[in-house]
Amino acid sequence: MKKRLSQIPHILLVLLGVFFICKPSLAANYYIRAGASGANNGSSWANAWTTFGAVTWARGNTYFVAGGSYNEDVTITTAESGANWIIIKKANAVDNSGEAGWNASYADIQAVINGKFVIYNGYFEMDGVTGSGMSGHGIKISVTASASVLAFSSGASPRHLHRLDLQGPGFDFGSAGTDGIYYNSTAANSKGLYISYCWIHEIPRNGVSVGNVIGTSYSDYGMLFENNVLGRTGGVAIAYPAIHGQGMQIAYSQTDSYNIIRNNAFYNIYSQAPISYLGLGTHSNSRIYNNVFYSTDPSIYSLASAIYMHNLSVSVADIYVYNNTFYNLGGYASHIRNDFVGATNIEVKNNLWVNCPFGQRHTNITATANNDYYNNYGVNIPSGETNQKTETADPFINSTGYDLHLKPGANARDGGIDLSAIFSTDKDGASRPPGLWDIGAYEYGGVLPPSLPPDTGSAVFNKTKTYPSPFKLEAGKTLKIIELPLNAVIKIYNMNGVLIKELKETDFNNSGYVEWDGKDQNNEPVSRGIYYYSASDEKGNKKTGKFTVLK
Ligand SMILES: [Ca+2]
Repeated sequence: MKKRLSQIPHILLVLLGVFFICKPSLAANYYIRAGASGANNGSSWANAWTTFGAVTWARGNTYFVAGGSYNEDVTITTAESGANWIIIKKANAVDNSGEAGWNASYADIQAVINGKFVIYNGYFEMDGVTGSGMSGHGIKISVTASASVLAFSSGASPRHLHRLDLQGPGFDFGSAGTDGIYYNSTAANSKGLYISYCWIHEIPRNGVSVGNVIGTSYSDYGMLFENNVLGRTGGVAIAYPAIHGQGMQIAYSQTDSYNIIRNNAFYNIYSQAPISYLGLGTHSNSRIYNNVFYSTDPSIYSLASAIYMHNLSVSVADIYVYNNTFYNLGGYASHIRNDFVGATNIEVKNNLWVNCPFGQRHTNITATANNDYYNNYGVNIPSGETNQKTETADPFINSTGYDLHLKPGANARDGGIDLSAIFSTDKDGASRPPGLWDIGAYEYGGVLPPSLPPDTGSAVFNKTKTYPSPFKLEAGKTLKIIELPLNAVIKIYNMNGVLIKELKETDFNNSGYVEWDGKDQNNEPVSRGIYYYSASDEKGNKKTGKFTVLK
């Protein structure tokens, strides 16, 4: 593009010049690094601010944070200035390598803020850059006292949080009840609250507590909460029952609309419900899909319901609960409970319940279809629903390990109704074939999109790659998958998501790689094409990649 600059009319260059002169401040990069010993002015990695407290925050800037410990409470009060953002971003090679003083350890080591984080205004983003599930997050905020881990003051402008590990003082800590993320908006807020790939855990009261998250359409959402893991929340209510913990509390005495809650895992929650729409609020247009809800010990993690709409709500309308998986929940019931009589368009479809209590069946739901129930217990297990399904055996690949992907023989496979007008992928991002929808959060053998970027979520797999690339299938030649952590397991899939081969790093003398001869499980050479691999280790770290096989 550079060589074309001379073709740009001079008048445009003049206009660009005027634009830059008039703009109050140009976006700039600044640096925060514990242990830096320079001028402590943020101008470079050498002169980085050593604490968040030393930073001069200004709109339009990006603040890169190196790995290390920051033992402080952080409060940012900088007023908004139009749509100029403050961005806090983990140090990373893509943005920072090549800068003076750069060291790869700034990216590799987690930045840990040991203190609460409070942000007064919007147009604020914090991005850990790496991490998904329960590992690899570039930035961690850890609180050990009675305080919300991350709190926003009220106001209607965007707040975005990505790839953060937000750890509270403990599941049942203290006597006051504090939250993971707290935000009370004030008005319609275009793409207002966006939270993705965060791990929110060890929270005494609500994992997420929001009010007035108001959108104008699903593309212009009030809240998008996706690909997060939220668990170990609400336990303060065990000793202090007057404090009602929830997994996610939406709108007490407030309005909410156009919220999307998708592709998340909710685990080990003690509460009224993992997702609760509370009283005196106006609740409309929520889509809750492709989530998994489970507990590892139903005797501890007790629920009154799975999703709850309070009877004192001002109104409840258009709440869609689709393709979620509920497994091994504890307590009284795991039903979809709408206590607000007169609600409209409350739909519960394509959901799967296994090993769950049903002291109560779904209440005040306007449409149920193609839900699947297996091995649940209690006196009110749903019956007679439209196209209701069941299983003849545990439908999950590995329920004792809480891997809730479907087994080959599960009736949930192709047992759902097509909801592709609303969404077309599963919790993994794999496509759901038109007309052949599965029930629950995962599509069996769902096809990962060919454009799927490598999942660099887990730092231990950051250097993992295939060699050679592309791989030409010839006798005696092998594909190596290298830079693997100890005891990694590799599964190779074809374009249709069919498992071709499983390889273990232990079978190659724990040498940090595996080798594949290009043959399937029947020892037949595979055909040419695109293949995927998923790598995982025993700590739950994961990576997905793809490679090409030529002949
Ligand atoms: Ca299917």
